[in-house]
Amino acid sequence: MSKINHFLLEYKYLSIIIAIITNGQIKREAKMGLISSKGLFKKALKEKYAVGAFNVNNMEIIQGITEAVKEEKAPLILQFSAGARKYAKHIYLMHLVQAAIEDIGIDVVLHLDHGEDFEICKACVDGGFTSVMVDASKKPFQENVRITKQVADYAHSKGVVVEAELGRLKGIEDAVSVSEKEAILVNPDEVEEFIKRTNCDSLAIAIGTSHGAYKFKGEPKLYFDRLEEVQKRVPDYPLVLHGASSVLQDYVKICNEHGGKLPGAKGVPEEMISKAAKMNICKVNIDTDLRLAMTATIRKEFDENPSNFDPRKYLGPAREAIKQVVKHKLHILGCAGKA
Ligand code: TD4
Ligand code: ZN
Ligand code: CA
Repeated sequence: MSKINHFLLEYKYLSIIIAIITNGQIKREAKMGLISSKGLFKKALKEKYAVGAFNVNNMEIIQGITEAVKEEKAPLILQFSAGARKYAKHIYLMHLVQAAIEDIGIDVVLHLDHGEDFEICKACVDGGFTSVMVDASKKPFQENVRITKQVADYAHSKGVVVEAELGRLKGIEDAVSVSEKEAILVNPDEVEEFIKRTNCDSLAIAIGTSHGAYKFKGEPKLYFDRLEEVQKRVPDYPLVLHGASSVLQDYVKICNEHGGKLPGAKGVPEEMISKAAKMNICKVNIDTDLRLAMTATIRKEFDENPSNFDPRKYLGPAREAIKQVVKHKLHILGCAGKA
């Protein structure tokens, strides 16, 4: 074979190899899109904002969230509770997330919210999640350390990151004694030792928030002094805020006007969320505000159009309401435009 033929043959094979690699790359990118939160938190800490972590239970919710995130060019954590995973089933939620990634063309952190033992965390690590929360915060400190470390050792061996929790997400106003209040709020003295011993990648700290639509009986109050104290001890470490819904009063009102019963529902004022986001809170959990937007919209549709029985005509507007709430949240958190 002449030299020139040799060259052409090599060139041909080289092109085929390049084509395979590029093609593989394209396929991989379309299929992957599942990322770790490590890089997101690093950037959030540096640029002083927080990433929204939104809870998902079904298709309309994931569509509303991801459309908002795409339009606002924000980073995203999608999280499923054990209850959500049971409701939607693991296989459906994996495919829902994959569909959103391919449809919208965004990167997503897929996170387990409040995994209460090693088994559920392991199931999610093995099942393709990129992040898990192990919540043993109800247990005594040493027990919390032991369970969190067990999860972290396993998750890290598979390249998955771990969120843990110190303090309790319980209505602080329910505390009757000083010692009970201390048991609810994070103890800054425990933070360094906990992180060192467990090797967890982020930490949820209780500073006065709680889950659900009834967070405060009187004036809303967050213990920013605790947050300050914690970030003094671990300055470059990502912290997480749970129970961070504002319980948007517009939607509470719509619920109540259309047969709902949510008297006195109250959440965390948005200024407080923005303030925490500018501090070392890197991840803010929001579920209740999405539930309220969805329920309010459906209640209103049912009330105003009693002859409608096409689910698309109430789930569609509910999805749109979720999208608008998420867009608003991304600005409160300061993460719009940060993807
Ligand atoms: O972690 N979360 C979400 C809790 C979801 C609970 O789901 P299940 O009902 O399936 O157990 C939050 O911190 C959300 O806080 P919020 O203020 O939105 O209630
Ligand atoms: Zn939570
Ligand atoms: Ca922050």
